[in-house]
Amino acid sequence: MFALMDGFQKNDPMSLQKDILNHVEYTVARSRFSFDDFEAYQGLSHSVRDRLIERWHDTQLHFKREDPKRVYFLSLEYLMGRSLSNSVINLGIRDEYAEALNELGFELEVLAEQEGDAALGNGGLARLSACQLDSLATLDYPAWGYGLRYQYGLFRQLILDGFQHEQPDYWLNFGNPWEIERVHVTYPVKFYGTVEEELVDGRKSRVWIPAETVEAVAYDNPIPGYGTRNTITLRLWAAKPSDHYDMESYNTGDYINAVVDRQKAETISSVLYPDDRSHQGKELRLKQQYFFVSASTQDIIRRFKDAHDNFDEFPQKVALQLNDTHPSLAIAEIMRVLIDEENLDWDRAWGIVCKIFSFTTHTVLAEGLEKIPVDLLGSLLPRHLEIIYDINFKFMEDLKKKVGLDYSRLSRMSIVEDGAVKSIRSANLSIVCSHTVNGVSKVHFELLKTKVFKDFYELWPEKFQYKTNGVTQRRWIVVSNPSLCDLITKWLGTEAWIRNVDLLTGLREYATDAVLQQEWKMVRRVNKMRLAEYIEVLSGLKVSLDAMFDVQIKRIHEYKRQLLNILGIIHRYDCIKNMNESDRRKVVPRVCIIGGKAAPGYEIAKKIIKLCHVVADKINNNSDIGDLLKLVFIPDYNVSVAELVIPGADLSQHLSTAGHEASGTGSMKFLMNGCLLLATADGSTVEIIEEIGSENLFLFGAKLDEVPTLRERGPNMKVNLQFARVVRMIRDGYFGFQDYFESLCDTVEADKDFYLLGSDFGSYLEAQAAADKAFVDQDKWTEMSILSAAGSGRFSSDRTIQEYAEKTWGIEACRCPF
Ligand code: 26Q
Repeated sequence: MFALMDGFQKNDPMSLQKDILNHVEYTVARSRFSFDDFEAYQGLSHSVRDRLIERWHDTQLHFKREDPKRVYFLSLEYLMGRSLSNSVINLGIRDEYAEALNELGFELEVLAEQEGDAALGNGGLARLSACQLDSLATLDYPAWGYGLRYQYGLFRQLILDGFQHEQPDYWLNFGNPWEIERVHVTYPVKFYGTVEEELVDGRKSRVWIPAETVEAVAYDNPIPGYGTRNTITLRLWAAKPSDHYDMESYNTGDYINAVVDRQKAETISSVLYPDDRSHQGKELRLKQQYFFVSASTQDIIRRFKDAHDNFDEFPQKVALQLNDTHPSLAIAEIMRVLIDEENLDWDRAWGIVCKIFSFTTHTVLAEGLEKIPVDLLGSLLPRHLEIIYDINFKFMEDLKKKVGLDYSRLSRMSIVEDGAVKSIRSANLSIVCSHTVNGVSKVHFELLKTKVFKDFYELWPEKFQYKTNGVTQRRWIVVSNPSLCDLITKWLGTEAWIRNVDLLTGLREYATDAVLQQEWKMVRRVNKMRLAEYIEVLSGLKVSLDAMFDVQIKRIHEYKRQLLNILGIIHRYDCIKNMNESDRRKVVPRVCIIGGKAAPGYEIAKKIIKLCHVVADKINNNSDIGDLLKLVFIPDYNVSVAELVIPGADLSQHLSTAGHEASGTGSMKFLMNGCLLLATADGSTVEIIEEIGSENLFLFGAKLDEVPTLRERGPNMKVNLQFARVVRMIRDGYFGFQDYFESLCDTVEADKDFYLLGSDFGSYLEAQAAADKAFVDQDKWTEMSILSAAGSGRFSSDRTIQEYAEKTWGIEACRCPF
């Protein structure tokens, strides 16, 4: 690794040891002669934090001096997971810390387990943000992440008697060493009130007179790059009562109530909404969005004004990236600030806005797009509503000139939807005002052009692009699979792949090398052992390491078809039960692992979790089946669980009905770790096939263009028989809870089977059989595994970020000197 000493901090093991003890004594306030693992973790993390802060200061100073164009990444969600291992690795001082701790009688890996996950997000979109920050820092881009510092992260999943229960994730309970509270970086954020017409300098202008003010306080989370001194900032906002708060009640003597009322301001940043369409149109969610957007844009504009006095230079210095539509109010906010506060005229403000925003959508279905009820927006942010109306009016006028009086098209493209509930279409606002609209995979891009945003694509084809998602190899190999990391480095003869993942293709030439294969198998087996131990601790279940570890971990959703997986498992169980001894000997043993959270209000998804448990009970307790088949549900799936499970998986499943997964990033993490994929031709899988060849994964199911006809026709008869049999077993109460599962079974009846489980079932079973067959030949399987990892380079977020930097944001690297 690199750099033993820089700045004030010494990084030799002796100095690190002293430093850890120092923090145990003075920061944690425990005796340096007696402290437990958690206290050691706290001392250690504060010592790492010091080193982060030093580099972070240097980086910020460097950016200030150089004044490059910056990108601001606006996202309501980040799934950072744990920070300790990632930080010491990116700082290049893991080995030194490990040595320092050993002499104190501690193990780095054990202490790392003490840390809880930072889970300020739901799933794919949120973890993508985290991966992209790692790449932005590593590639030396002058970037800032902005988000919300929720006090409660994504709910914890508790399974009681097979049912999901949600528990609050009060994650800041034991303090958070990875953040720095910036008590002096605060901004007032205003809500409600009225808009009035006033004469300003003889000109009529609209003035917003807000009725409520809340203070936004910055919490900075340093994000270290790997192999660079650059350490960028993820700035998260927390809501605090404002000193401008109207304390009128003081005068009436109701001091206590006034204070209690003031305190309510904090609820704005208190809780992350679970990804659930039913939360659309909720006032608190809208307040969160604006609170976040207003604080972030004030901060961005303040930074710009520190060095510039002419807003026409703004687009040369600032790029704003909207992570989905959630931060799209930033558009109206920047317009408002430029016009109402900076006194620019409309055209000048509009010219600037059109040059700074880019928008990435993560949605596939038009029905899934965000809408804000006009009444709600008008009451919370009356001036913003006016501005959005004005943007829409001008857009509609322009559009009429281009497409004529095609009213149905005009109404489809309007930012304002006239329906039962008049609403603002956030996606239309984002498209109209952004210079670039990005999709997240090739298939997604096709869907955007031909379906979701067809009208807009026809109007502005040049705005539309895609950047295939990627994940960071630092977290998903180096942190989570250290033995595979070492093996790759050994065979490539360099660790340069950690910054340049394309080098992984160098493994291809050794894919059939007997020595590499042997070492590869060893690494994979040790990882399976770790996973098996975890499963045993969780459930008491002992699983065989010779079995194929078959994993599906992701949010539970009908379109992701965990139900298809479970029905396949029931089919397998049913077959094994009816086999004679000699056939049984040919069965490839499997450990099926499923994990994921269901949104709290999503009944069908919750039933899928319960079904998984009752099926597991039946299978795992049947001595007749033994090691041939096991089913485990891993509770409370999160980033740390993924880090443990992914390296131990032989096969991973990605089963979305074609046309439903915008990209999918889990598959990329499995791929990097040499896990084979069983997948539909959806989202990023299509591009994975381009990289590793269809012979190295198990593909099944209806193709994108077949889906509409299949939906009309229903499943064919042959498939129907096997499928109907397993569904019938559930309906007949074979697994108990007969009434409870009725509505779940109804969703896959021939005439209602929207996600096409019935018609894909036959092809799914064939792909599973092909996987079994391949697994028997372990050398061949290992070759496929090596080729999977070797072909994963394109799915690094480094590549994605470089494309964004060059093609969308127009920014350049700005590397802090060592
Ligand atoms: C909406 C309204 C109210 C509250 C929450 C939400 C909400 C929150 C999160 C809606 C959607 C999300 C997250 C969406 C998401 O994670 N999409 C996934 O993005 C990944 C990264 O691009 C893709 O790989 C996945 O295919 C896509 O499903």
